[in-house]
Amino acid sequence: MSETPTPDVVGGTPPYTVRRSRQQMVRDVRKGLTSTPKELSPKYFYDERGSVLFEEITQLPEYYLTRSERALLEARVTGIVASARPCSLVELGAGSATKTRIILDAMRREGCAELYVPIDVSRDFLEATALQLRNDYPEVGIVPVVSDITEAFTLPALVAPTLIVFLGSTIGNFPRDSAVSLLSHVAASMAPTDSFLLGADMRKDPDVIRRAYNDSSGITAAFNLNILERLNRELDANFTIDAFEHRAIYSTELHRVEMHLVAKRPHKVVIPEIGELCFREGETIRTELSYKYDRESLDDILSAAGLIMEKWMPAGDASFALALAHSAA
Ligand code: SAH
Ligand code: AVI
Repeated sequence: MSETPTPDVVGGTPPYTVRRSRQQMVRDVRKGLTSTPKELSPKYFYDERGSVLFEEITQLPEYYLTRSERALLEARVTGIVASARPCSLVELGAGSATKTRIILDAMRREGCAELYVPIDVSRDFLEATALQLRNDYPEVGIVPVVSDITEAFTLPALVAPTLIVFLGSTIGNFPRDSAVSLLSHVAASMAPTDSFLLGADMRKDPDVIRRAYNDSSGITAAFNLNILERLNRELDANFTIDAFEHRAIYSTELHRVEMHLVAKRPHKVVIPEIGELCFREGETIRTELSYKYDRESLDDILSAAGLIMEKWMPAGDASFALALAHSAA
């Protein structure tokens, strides 16, 4: 398959670009599974099933992040919209955009809700999200863009000012340098009147964090294991899924959750385009990092990316925070 960037906007008009994803996936998987230690990028969690499983995670009693952020958005949205005065809303890693509706509703109340551009790698799920939004917000232009936000992507023509949002603490799935580089691209694309809203999970009682990633109903485990099922489905791999188990550990020194898939016994896997891969008993594939922040560490990332924090909005219980920023340029 060609590696030339090709048009890839759902229900819209080209040309918006994304690399053809299958070849990229083969390259990433080859690199990740032939490295020591083995790893896979968390972006591969999100095929349609992975996106549905993530939605289930957001409903779990242990997964406080979504509830905290929703409550914060409800409490703060009027102030955010009054300060940003957006007519366009762009969202990185939009998923189901459920919480985004709080912002769209406030924009509508303020009388300017022209355009919503959800960006996500999960194509089918994004299409479904866009369909629902078009139905519920008929007066808003909904222009979904299928893209990897870590790569260059083009936005449609926007109606200024624009509010760019990155919710759910997805920033936490990027180590500091990758987070800075991603946010630098955001900052570079911002006009002086644009704003950036970031949602981030805060450092807290480690047990609360551990429980959020080791839920009692096993949904997070299914979400983690789905990445192997995806390799079986899409790359014709032959992983025996029950030869692996979910592990999530929280490092209080590195302030991050690490999710792994652990081989329960020696295991050999063939991925036709990659070859044979051997797993020792106890060997792990690291599938995700999820960093937790305080105000200082977020400020550091924002300022290194060329963004200035103008409003700091922590939850009452300090579990989560929103930060509103503008470009330093
Ligand atoms: N913003 C939503 C969803 C968070 S889940 C919320 O707050 O609930 C993370 C989302 O980011 C998923 O929808 C996933 O498909 C998307 N995503 C993950 N890595 C991505 C990447 N590299 N580029 C684009 N989207 C990505
Ligand atoms: C999308 N991201 C912020 C989630 C997180 O909490 O890091 C993904 C997730 N992984 C396990 N549970 C949820």
